[in-house]
Amino acid sequence: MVIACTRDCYDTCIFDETYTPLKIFPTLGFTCSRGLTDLRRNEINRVTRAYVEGKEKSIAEAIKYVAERLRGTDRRRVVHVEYDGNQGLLTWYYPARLWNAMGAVSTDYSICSLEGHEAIKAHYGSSMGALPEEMEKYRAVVFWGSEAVYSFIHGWRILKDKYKITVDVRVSETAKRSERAYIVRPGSDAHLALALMKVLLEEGRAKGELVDLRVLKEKLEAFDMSWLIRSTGLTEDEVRELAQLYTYYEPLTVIGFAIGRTYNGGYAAGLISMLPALLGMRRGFYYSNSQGWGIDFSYLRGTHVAKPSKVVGMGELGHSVGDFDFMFVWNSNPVVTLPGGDRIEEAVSEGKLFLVVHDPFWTETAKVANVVIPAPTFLEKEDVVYSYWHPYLVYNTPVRPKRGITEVELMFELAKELGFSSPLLDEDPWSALDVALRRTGVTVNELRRKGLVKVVPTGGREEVSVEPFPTPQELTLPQGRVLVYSAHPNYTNSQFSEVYGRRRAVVYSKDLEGDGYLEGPGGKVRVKFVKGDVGENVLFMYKSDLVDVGGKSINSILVPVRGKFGGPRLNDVVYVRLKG
Ligand SMILES: Nc1nc2c(c(=O)[nH]1)N[C@H]1C(S)=C(S)[C@@H](COP(=O)(O)OP(=O)(O)OC[C@H]3O[C@@H](n4cnc5c(=O)[nH]c(N)nc54)[C@H](O)[C@@H]3O)O[C@H]1N2
Ligand SMILES: Nc1nc2c(c(=O)[nH]1)N[C@H]1C(S)=C(S)[C@@H](COP(=O)(O)OP(=O)(O)OC[C@H]3O[C@@H](n4cnc5c(=O)[nH]c(N)nc54)[C@H](O)[C@@H]3O)O[C@H]1N2
Ligand code: SF4
Ligand SMILES: [Mo]
Repeated sequence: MVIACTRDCYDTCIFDETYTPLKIFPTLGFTCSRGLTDLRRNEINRVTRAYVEGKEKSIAEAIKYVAERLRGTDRRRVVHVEYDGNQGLLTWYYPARLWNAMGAVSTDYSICSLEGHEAIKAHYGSSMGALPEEMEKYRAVVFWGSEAVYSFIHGWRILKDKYKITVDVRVSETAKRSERAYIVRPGSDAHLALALMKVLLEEGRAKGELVDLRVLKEKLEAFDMSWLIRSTGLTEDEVRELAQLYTYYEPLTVIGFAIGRTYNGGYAAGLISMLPALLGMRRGFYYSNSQGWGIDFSYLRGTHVAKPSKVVGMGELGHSVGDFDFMFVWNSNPVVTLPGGDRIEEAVSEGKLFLVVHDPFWTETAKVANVVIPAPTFLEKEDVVYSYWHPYLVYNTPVRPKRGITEVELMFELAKELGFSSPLLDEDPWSALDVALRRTGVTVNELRRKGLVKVVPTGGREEVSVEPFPTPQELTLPQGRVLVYSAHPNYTNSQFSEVYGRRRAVVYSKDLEGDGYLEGPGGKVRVKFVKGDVGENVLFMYKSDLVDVGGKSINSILVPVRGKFGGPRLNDVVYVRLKG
C-alpha cells in the first residue's frame, strides 16, 4: 500500500502506509519541508462543511443550490477553472467530463508550461526528455532558468556532485552552488542559445547526426553575432566559454518552466533543447516528461467526443471575466495565481459572477466564493498519480479518513441534480482510467495490486527538426525592469500559508530599498523592496508571495501577452516607485 504526493512538483515522492518516504530511486527516502508537514497541515485551515453565501449548509443543499443556478445559465457563459493542485487523474482530469459534455467553456491549461511543451515537441516530436536514471549518468549539468535547489530537490540531489552550470537572471541558490554561473538579461535566453549554436558551428564542433546542419547554418546566418551577445549582457569570452563547457562536458540541460513564461519563451525553450542534439546527444535535456508516458488526458477529460464551447487562455481569464456568469473552480486558486485574478473577486462582489469553489483549504478564492464545497486532500482519497519527472504510476491509497466529497462524486451528484446525462458520464471512472492508460501498458488492477508500476516512455522522433526557428525580427527584448518569480522552498505556489503564513510581496532588486509600488498595465500593488543579488533590470519575488501588503494579488498588475506557442508571458516589464 503506497501513496504519492500529488502536488505540482517535479519529484512526486512516494510514501508507505505510515507516510514514510520509500527508499527507491529517484526519490531516495527523503522529502521536502512540505512533505514533512503534510499530516499536520491536513488538520489546519480545512473546509469541513459546505457554505452557501456564507452560511453553513449540507453538501447536498449546496449542490442543489449550484444546480439551480446552473440550470438557468447559458452554457457558453459557464467556465470551469482547474489546474494542478492535485495531479491525480481522477481529481484533476476526469471531472472536466461534465463541463465538456455540457458545452461549457474550458481554459487552455497554459499557465505553467504549455509554451515550452509545444516548442520542444515541435523540434523532437515529443517534449519527453531525460529519465532520472539517464540523468544520473551525465558528468555535468546546466540549470537553465531553474531554481532546482528549491523546486526540484531530488533532481538536485542526483545532480549535485556533477559539474554544474547555471544560466539565470540573478544569483539564485542554484547559481550559488554551481561551479559556474552566467547571469543574463531577462528574456535573452533565445539569443544566448543562438549565439552558442553559431560558435559550435563556426568551430566545427556541431554534429550532424540528429540535426540538419545545412538548414541550421542557413537560418543562423540571419543573426548578427555581436547583436546576439550584446542582447544577453554577457561578454563574448563568456559566451565562448559556455560553448566550450558544452562541448567538453556534454552536459544534461535542465530547462526550467520559467523560460517558457518570459520574453521569446517558446523559442528559447525550443532552441535550448536543441543544444544537446547539436552535440549528437539524444534526449540530452529535461523539461517535463508528462507527455512521455502515453496517458490519454483527452480521453479522461472527454474531449475525444465533447469539445468545450470555447477555450479561454489562462493568462486572459481574469481580464475576460465579463464573458462569464458562472465559474466552477477546483484544484487551483485563481484569484491569486492567475493574471487579473482580482477581477474574479471583483465580479463576484458586484454580483456579476457566481463562483463555486471545491477545495480542501480556505484559499483566497474559496473565501470570496458564493458556494464552497469541501474536498478531501490527496491523503484522503483513492486515485492514480503520475509524475512529470520519474516513470512511476502510483495507486494512491488513503492514509487519513475522508472529509468532504471527491471531485468525481461531486461531478456525478451535480449531473444527477441537473438531470443531465451524457454517454461520457455513463462510463465508470475506473474503466475510463483503464482506457486512458492503455498506451502505458499498465492497468488499474495491476496498479491496485502493486501500488506502483514503472512505465516505459513513448513517442518522439530520431531526427530533430530545426523548425520552428525565429527570425531576428521575432525576438523582442524587454525595455525596463522585468518582474521574475521562483519557487519558495516551504510553499507550493500559493499553498502552505496555513503552516508558514502568507509572506507579503517582498521584491528583490539591485538598488531599491523600502516600501513602494509595482505598476503594470493592469494596475498597482504595494510591495516592500529589499536589495538582492539580482541582474540589471530584474525584480525578483518568490511565487509564494503573490499577495501585496494590502491583500491584493500581485497578478492584478499583469495583462499577459501570448507567446508564439500559446502560453502566457508572466515575466513582464513593470514600473517601480518608492514611497515618499
Ligand atoms: N505572477 C505569477 N503568477 C503565477 C506564477 C508565477 O511565477 N508568477 N506561476 C504560475 C504557475 S507555474 C503555476 S503552476 C500556477 C499555479 O496556480 P494554482 O494551481 O492556482 O496554484 P496553487 O497555489 O498550487 O493552488 C492549487 C489549489 O489546489 C487545491 N488543491 C490541492 N489538492 C486538491 C484536491 O485534491 N482537490 C481539490 N479540489 N483542490 C485541491 C489547493 O488547496 C490550492 O488551493 O500559478 C501560476 N501563477
Ligand atoms: N518548493 C517548491 N517547488 C516547486 C514549486 C513551488 O512553488 N515550491 N512550484 C512548482 C511549479 S508549479 C513549477 S512551475 C516549478 C518551477 O520551478 P523552476 O522551473 O525551477 O522555475 P522557477 O523556480 O519559477 O524559476 C527558475 C529560475 O528562473 C529564473 N529566471 C526568471 N526569468 C528568467 C529568464 O528570462 N532567463 C533565465 N535564464 N532565467 C530566468 C529565476 O530567477 C529562477 O531562479 O517548480 C515546482 N516546484
Ligand atoms: S512537494 Fe514535491 S518534494 Fe515535497 S513531498 Fe511533494 S512531491 Fe515530494
Ligand atoms: Mo507551475
